[in-house]
Amino acid sequence: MINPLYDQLFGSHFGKSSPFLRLADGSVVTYAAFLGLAAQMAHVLKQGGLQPGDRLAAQVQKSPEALALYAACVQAGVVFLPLNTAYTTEELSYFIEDSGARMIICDAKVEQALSSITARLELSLKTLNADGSGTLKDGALFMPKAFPTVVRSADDLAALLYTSGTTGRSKGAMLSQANLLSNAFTLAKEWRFTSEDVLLHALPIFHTHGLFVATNVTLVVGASMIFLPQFNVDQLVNLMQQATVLMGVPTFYTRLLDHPRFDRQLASGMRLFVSGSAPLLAETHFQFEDRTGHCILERYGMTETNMNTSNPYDGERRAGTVGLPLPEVEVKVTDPETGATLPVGTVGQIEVRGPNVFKGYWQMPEKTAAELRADGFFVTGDLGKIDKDGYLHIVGRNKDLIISGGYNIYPKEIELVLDAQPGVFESAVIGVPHRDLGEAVIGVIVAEPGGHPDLDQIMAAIQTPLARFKHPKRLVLVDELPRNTMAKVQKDILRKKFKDAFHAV
Ligand code: MCA
Ligand code: AMP
Repeated sequence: MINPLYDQLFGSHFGKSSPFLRLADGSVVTYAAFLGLAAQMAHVLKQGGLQPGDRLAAQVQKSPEALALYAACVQAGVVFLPLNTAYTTEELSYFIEDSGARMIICDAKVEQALSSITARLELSLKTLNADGSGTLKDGALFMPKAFPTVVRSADDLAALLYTSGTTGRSKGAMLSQANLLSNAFTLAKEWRFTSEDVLLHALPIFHTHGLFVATNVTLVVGASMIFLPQFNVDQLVNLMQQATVLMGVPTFYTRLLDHPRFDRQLASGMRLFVSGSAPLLAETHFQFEDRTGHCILERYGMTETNMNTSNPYDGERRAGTVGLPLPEVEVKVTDPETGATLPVGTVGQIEVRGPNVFKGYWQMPEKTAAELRADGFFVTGDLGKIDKDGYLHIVGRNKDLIISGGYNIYPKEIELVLDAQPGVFESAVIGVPHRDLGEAVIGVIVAEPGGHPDLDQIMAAIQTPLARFKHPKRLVLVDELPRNTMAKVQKDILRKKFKDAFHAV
């Protein structure tokens, strides 16, 4: 095998006329067409000067071409760095510079905004628009539909995915070919995927969930995906009878339950509903079972680790738990102070080890050493306990993180922006329960002595530095922040105080 990830996920389907992507307009992209396009794009990357191991940053709307770009990078030995389409130019600039990307692929609409950074870093830029058009496709059209796959080893980097940090600085998680492959094969087997499966794909493809879990599992068995540009509950309901599997964040499931046409009959052809990226309420699990007869299978993962645990396909899918460790993955719960393993049923920090665990943070050896132990265990920052049957329960987080609609939002990043606004003395950003998104962001602000911060102006000012999904859904002014004796802000008190802020939503 000259390039394990390409050979096992993509190359094995080369030339096949079976469908890979089924699009909303009814058209189909076969494996042959998809891999032909990927090969053409790989030629463009090579001609553009990309060498094996170089990073390519992509901020592109979901499309068959965007997914082909992932395959092209794997085939050309280039490290793929997908970026949330909601990121602002300011956020993008950090990722591009930090990763040392050699090429950026973006929508033509943001080309101009990126011109200063591309000029400064002498970066090559190509465009790929939501409809697949752009200079990347223009260049690819004249290229051969086969590409000599670049030699890579399983230990080589396949992707760099940024996750935000508690200090406000994002870290690039280095994922090797072996990390992705081991998880793809494990999940395909555990979740009984076959070439007959049709996966309803409504997740974004710039995160592990939509890009690796959903797509790689499909590729392992040569199945197909109904590939939708984004989540739209009506579209999901209309297409469900053509599918066999859905993967989603909990918001997908609460929105489906709110849909008047979503019932047992509509879900009767489905064999599996998977949920992850955020906690699925036990209440949602039971409502879903009542309505459809299906038990949602909840699993647990992270960008750094891919998937760690999963409820069983055949055994009991226990509501409110994330299931059992996947084969070859070790999970333990430890004392945050001493690192000692805790007995069954005791809450502590969750640590994981296995072939799925990343290689460390890009150019951040100290941060890597702080979270990835020398013995290979990764300290997840999640708090949980393992019950007597081995099921893992996640009960909280040891990190200041909000998960809203499946997106991670780090309060520190928003607090830094709020604190810099005129009239603001200090701020605390918290997540509170939200029926649709699980958690929603609230910014709690204290005015400078004699200051009068204008909340509307602040909301306007955060547009430039922060992606829209990170914006507080509400800003509130308070006289002071509650602090403990160590002067640390007591966010739990604030969360309690504002717990009903979105009650009626
Ligand atoms: C959109 N908005 C949000 C979110 N999404 N605000 C907070 N949290 C969100 N998640 C804002 C928009 O900026 C906009 O604001 C308004 O809500 C409506 O936007 P719209 O695009 O219409 O929203 P939507 O289409 O309804 O999106 C909600 C969504 C989406 C379907 C839940 O956020 C989504 O696809 N989430 C999945 C994320 C995901 O894949 N996570 C996996 C990463 P305004 O109205 O003010 O303009 S985690 C992972 O990969 C790990 C490894 C794992 O375990 O899986
Ligand atoms: P990310 O950094 O985007 O990969 O998000 C990883 C985090 O999402 C984990 O550390 C957990 O806090 C959370 N997470 C993922 N899956 C689940 C789940 N099924 N239940 C609860 N939290 C989850």
